[in-house]
Amino acid sequence: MRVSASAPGRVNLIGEHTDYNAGFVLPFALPYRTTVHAVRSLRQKWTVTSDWAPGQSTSFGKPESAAGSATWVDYVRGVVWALQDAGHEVPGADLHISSDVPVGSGLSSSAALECAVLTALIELSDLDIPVTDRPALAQRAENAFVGVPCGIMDQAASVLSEAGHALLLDCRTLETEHIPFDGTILVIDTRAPHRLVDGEYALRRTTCEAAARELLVPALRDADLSDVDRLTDPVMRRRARHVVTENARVLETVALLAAGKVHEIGPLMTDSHTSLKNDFEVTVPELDVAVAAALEAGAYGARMTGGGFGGCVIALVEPRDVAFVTESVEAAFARSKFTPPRSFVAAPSAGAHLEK
Ligand code: GAF
Repeated sequence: MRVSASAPGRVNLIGEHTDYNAGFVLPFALPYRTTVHAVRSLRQKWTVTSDWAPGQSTSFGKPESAAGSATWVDYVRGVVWALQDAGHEVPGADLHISSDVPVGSGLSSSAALECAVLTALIELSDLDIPVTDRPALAQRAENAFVGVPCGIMDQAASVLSEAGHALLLDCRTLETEHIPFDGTILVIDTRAPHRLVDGEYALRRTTCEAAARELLVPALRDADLSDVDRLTDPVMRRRARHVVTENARVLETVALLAAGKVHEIGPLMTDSHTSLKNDFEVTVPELDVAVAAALEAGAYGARMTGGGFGGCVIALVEPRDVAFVTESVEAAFARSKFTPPRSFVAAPSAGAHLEK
């Protein structure tokens, strides 16, 4: 038996660093996907090959734990492990992987890989796992097997997105709503090297959890701005203020989109970036320069997207302004002596699915 499945990367329209605070996020799937061709094998063994390392293959038996330094194959092993750990029987398979999701740009190439492998293995193993339960399985592969303490946004976006829509996800209840979105989003990959990303991400997470404990609430989702003012540590106060204001911005964004006022979400995007820069402190100069240049060139709003410390900016623009905004950001990068950015327009695309 053989199956093929694919899953996309994502951008996040708004709602950054809110997922692990039980808050709201509004990502959408990119038109870039990772595809897995899976053939059932007769042995309890998984063999992984890819388009980007022709002639190389990695085989593993029942996965127990990730081996020290995580490689991309550990995301595949992690998915097999997460399925087995949840009590599912997964037959051995030969998996061939190809992808056009940019890697290392903060566009969730790892989630795309996990979710494509998960979708293929569920079909190959004839498992009855509702799509709504799949993001948590992929997240568990990443958290408990690979050891990256991410929230659930990227896996949810990769599995549950619909073309033409952004995905409103309540990260506490995992309830979703598909929000029609027809704005023009220019994605600017700053190509800034990711700096200290793992340690800093984990630190943001523990600081938020400590703030919630101090406020005696289950998560920062449950705090308001007057609670935040009671926090004594100034850094913790800033981190919490970002989360509280960002959750409010997501809900305002959704209300504006529902009212057909797509351009009016621009200032909320820009406020989100300012909050991520000043309060959450996860931007780098490349992200700030890209946002400033896009706004200067007439974008309705712009913000970093994803975890930060490098990666991409998204700008909401008029279709006729795409070239001008792109060139303006390139010129600003040249003036700052940054590596030239790469830009593309992304329309909300479909989530994970089987391929014919
Ligand atoms: C990364 C994480 F993987 C997500 O879970 C999320 O926390 C995001 O950073 C920040 O919003 O993409």
